[in-house]
Amino acid sequence: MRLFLALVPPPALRRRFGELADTAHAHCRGRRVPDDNLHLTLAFLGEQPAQRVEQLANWLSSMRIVPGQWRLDRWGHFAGPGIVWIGGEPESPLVQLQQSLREELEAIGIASQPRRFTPHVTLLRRAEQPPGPSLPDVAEDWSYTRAALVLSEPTDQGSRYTPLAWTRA
Ligand code: 3AM
Repeated sequence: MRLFLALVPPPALRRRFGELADTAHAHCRGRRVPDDNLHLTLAFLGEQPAQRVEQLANWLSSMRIVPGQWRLDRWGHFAGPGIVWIGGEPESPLVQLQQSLREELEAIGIASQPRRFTPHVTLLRRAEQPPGPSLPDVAEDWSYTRAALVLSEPTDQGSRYTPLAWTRA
């Protein structure tokens, strides 16, 4: 089973990210991420055997993360896969959060990606254009308290993401 750890935006913020995805799509084209899939990846765990999933769900459900606020204030682009994203300061507390989760995962024998972390919310894949100056400014604040273990499954309409477990509030 293909798994990752993520922050999942609350519904109002998810809708706002969806509006930004629409705006980005009008400028950059490509494949817009559906609202239900908008998230911030903290750690990609890759394929894990089914019997590992319960262990991971228990592990995450017993954990608390340090709550924080993330200011999203910029557009970004990963040129290779044509990803257009929104994000914020590279030196955010999310970097410590990602690092501590990586270390905790290593302690239970799971290597996660990425090693170098650029906190971002992917809005478009395979974009034809990078984000340009005509895009409006981004100014969103995300208060997060919990992380999720998410299952990623391929479907005819693209990936479907299902949260399997959450850290404690
Ligand atoms: O949507 P974002 O960019 O946050 O790109 C994939 C997505 O990230 C990433 O994991 C998230 C959920 O699928 N991903 C997929 N394969 C990956 C890999 N081999 C990967 N990240 C790192 N290494």
